[in-house]
Amino acid sequence: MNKVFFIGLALVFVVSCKSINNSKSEVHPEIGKMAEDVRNETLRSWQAYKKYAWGHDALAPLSKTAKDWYEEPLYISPIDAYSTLFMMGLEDETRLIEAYVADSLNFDKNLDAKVFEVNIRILGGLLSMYELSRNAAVLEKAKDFADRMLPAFDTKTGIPKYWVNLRTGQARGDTVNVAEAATYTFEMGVLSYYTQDPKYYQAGKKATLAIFDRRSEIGLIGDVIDVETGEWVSTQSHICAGVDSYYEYLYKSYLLFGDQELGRLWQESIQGINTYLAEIYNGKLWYGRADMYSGEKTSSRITLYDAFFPAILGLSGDTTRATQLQHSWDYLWKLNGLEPMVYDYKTSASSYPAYDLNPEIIESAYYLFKITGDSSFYKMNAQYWSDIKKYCKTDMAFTSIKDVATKEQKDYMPTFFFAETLKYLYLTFTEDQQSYPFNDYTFNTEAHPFKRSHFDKNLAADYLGFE
Ligand code: DMJ
Repeated sequence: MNKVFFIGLALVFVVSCKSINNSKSEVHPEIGKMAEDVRNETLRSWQAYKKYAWGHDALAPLSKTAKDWYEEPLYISPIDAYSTLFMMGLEDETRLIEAYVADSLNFDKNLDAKVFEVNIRILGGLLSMYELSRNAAVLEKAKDFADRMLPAFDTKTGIPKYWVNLRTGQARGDTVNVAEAATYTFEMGVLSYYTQDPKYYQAGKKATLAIFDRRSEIGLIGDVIDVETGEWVSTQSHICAGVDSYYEYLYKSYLLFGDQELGRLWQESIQGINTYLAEIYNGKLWYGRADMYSGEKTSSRITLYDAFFPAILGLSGDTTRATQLQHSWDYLWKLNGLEPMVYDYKTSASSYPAYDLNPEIIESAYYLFKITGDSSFYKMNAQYWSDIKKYCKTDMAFTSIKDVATKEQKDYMPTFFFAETLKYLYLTFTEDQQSYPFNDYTFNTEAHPFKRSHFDKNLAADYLGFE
């Protein structure tokens, strides 16, 4: 009798364990151990945001307080986090964000927002929320937000001013860097496609052409410009922070919408970049700084944002340079187990040694792993993730680092950690190849995904208003 009872009990135990495992794998089939680890850490950090900073822009994980960018919150962390949580299958969380955006989010706020930053995070985030959910109320919010941004583009050159007031449309700030000047074709193009109204893409493209048309005879651009006079304020040419996403959007907007003109701009630009900015130093490929008119090298100071470049080189077909450059960045990461914000590849000095949980080196390793199939790129991301957990993890989330040498922690978890860093790690590690195949998606510079097959090239020409 006892024997039968115990066999029965054992059977119940086996069956119930099986059903626990099954329910886990039903939630997310075949994501693999590493991906599950990233997903668990994402959920843990997200729950910390919800507990201590819900409704605000970002979490300060050490003090367990909320941080806002402006006088009033714009809900930036949830908007930025949405597409990552969605791709990880965290449905309860995405439903919560979607409902808040649709029912409660109101952009009628008397505050001056940074046009560049809110474009890539808020507009880009809302558009991908619509792309993934097809919730019409979310598209309405995105359109409302873009309409509040558009007055900034009303300048003599078409390059937007630095700030725009979300309530009054009053814009200010005549001096902008190139990334702030011309990182709009992607989001504005997506919005034009969804609304079939070309005015958004046309505004973004005008700003991009205003930069490209001011290139020098050797095909280089400066890095800071006056939006009213169109004069270069700084004639230093580079692909670093302050310029980076301008180049990224030439290629990605061409790829997503098929605008050949942007494809041509990319082809012309990359020639100048490879001729004048690339250099081999101590056997490693780097992209430094040069004068836009003479092409003479002016500096070997780079920023960790530049590590986006292997991804875009790889995507555009130059896997040789992409691979070489990624190995240079990998070398730099491994010097300290994290990479510094600013670094001079000739003196090895860092004038700004912080690491803010930035994604770029991880983004490039992900792209190159998918493009080449070479597992050394997978291993790079495994190493970066292990180092991030070692140095940036807190009792409740992750935080930025003041100095990569000392590993002293700051009290801030940037919104792009949710949007980009965790997403690219997850996509590298997941064994689920079905849900989000690499070749089907193009990401904005904040890693918000858009499915290529959703954008018909002929319709795009019509809806966006290009030839
Ligand atoms: C992100 O906000 C975007 O990727 C931007 O284009 C530059 N880099 C930051 C994160 O490092």
